[in-house]
Amino acid sequence: MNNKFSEILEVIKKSNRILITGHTSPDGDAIGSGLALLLALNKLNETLKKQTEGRGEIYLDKTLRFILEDKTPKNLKFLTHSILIEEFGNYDSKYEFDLMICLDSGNFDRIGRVGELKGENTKVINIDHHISNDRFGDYNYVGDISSTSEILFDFFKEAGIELDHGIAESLYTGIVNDTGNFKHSNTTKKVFKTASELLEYGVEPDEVIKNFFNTKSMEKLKLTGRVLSDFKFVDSHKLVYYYISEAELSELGAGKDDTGGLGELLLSYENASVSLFLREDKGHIKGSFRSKYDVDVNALAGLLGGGGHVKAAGFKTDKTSDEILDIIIKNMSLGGE
Ligand SMILES: [Mn+2]
Repeated sequence: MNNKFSEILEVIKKSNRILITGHTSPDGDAIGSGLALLLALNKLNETLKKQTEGRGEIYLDKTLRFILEDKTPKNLKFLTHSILIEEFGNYDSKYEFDLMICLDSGNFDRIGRVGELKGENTKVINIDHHISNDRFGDYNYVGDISSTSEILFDFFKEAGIELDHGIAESLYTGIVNDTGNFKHSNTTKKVFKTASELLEYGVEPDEVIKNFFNTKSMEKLKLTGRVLSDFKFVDSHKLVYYYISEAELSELGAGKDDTGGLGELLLSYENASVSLFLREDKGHIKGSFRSKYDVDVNALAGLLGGGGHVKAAGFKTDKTSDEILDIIIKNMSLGGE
């Protein structure tokens, strides 16, 4: 069961030291929703301060931090307020947060080392849109909609927090990220309505796309070329896949940030029903699934300890790439269309 937005708002209002975070290897939705929430809560804080002023009430000014384990990817630094995002490795304050808000993360482990900042008395709010979410929070809101950013848009509306350019631009980027710029199956009528409302605050879609998508490095493009020329296809299962080792990545001068979107690109092969992109990561393998027709990749990722959505899901495992493929092929129904 979800908590009501009003309950979540009450918890936020009563908390003074608030930590916002999202998943490791942050994407446009983790960054966009987190930044939007940081800016929105800052506005809420100012409003509460004004309301209590001169009434003899003791108002405790809120401390708001948005901390992620990993660096902000280059293509998200265009967000006007991205400088406010902190990296876990640079954070050294000792105080305990009384509230931690986890965004876009299906389970607590997804936030990585930021989890270490949860103290004994820290309450956790979990706001997410992955159907595999295990409801790890003291308060949970899991919606089966396009993005965490879209959930926050609804939340701000109900909480009466007026948007501004910075908030709108962040939410728009989150929605663009998770809908693949309005082309995935999660692109509903409401997504378009939400996007159109965000444009009222001066968001320029072509600027977002220029900065977010059309800023790929030479290494990323070379890596893309390698993947497109060497990918494998299992005809019987309509499965297209590619495995890249850390050695191959560094040989191309590319990093893990450069692998995003490659699974989706492989799915564009006309005969493919499911794509799987596998990447070696510090002795483990990270996998990312995309599905074109009716194969439920949330269920397939679940076999390897992961999850996500029916048409897009991921996992991290200690198994080898051969073992992974074996498990997937055994459990995938034939065909797919
Ligand atoms: Mn998301």
